[in-house]
Amino acid sequence: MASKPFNFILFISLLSLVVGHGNVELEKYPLVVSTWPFIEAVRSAWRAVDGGSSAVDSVVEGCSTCEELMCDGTVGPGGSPDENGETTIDALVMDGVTMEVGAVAAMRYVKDGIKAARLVMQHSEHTLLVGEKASEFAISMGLPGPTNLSSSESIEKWTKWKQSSCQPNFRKNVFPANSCGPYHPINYLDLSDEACSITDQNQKPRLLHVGLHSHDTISMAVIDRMGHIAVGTSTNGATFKIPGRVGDGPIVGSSAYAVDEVGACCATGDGDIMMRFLPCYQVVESMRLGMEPKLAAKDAIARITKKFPNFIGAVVALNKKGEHAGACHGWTFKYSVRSPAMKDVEVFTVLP
Ligand code: SD4
Repeated sequence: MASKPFNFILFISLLSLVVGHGNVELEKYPLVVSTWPFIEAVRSAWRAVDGGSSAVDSVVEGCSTCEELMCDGTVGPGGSPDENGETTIDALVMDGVTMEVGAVAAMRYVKDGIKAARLVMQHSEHTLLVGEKASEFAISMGLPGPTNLSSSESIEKWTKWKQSSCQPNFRKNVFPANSCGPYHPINYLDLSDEACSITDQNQKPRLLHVGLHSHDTISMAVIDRMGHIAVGTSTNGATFKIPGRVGDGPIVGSSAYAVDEVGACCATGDGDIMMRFLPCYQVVESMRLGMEPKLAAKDAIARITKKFPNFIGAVVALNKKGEHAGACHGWTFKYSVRSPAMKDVEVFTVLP
């Protein structure tokens, strides 16, 4: 009888040795963090990781769920039509242990973005495949396709946009400014009155075309039972983007980043701006140097807003202690967390 507590302590100690972490971490892992209240996606990643799946597979599971549900119309097929009305997909997965990354950008005709990214990571020596060649690779490796990625909603949205003279759009310093193309560059040296007024019209604040609902990436981090970390991202990008545009989604260090010894970061927002700053790389490296997640997140956002005061976006930082925090600018940001201490997914709100 007296040996029972002793056996229990021995068991826990052995478990700690096997898992490689102290009891504190055992209580903290597994852990799932995701941008936005993508509750079903987080639940599905949680089910996977809680059932013993690896961090990479759980991230893929979670992001896939969002693609299937077409979360907010901005993940998976059927959303964010480009200037031609076509939906394309950006996705990335990163293993924070091996620093392996797989990504697809502006991928056409294949709806499974995150699975395609994992195929690139696990079955090629490359990091990033783009466009139709990414689709060919994904289909050759077993994913369904070619598939029409448009939906009746995306086509309707695009039709209305065409009827509104293709406004707003992502062109600048072009003629014509207020109607559909074909567009021509404005010669900066041509300072006629007409050219000046056209240039003024092109100084549209980014707020106009980066609306609250035209930008919602799922970016997810998972720490599995072994304490290993991975991140993944999936988005159909920005509405009415110029065909061929690639956002921050498949850019490692921008939309997501993970380093096993340090932690992870997930980002969402105006990818054209964010990818110039690699905010998630910044967050993780700041944490490596000892910054708390909150400070690291705020610092990464501040570096962007210093140069682009109209910027809209957010990051969420997660360290290996399981501490998480977000920072944002231009919108109120929400992110979701599922930990062993929670009964279900909890949503955290971050004010700008
Ligand atoms: C993009 N960053 O393509 C993506 C879209 C997005 O939150 O984040 N949404 O620019």
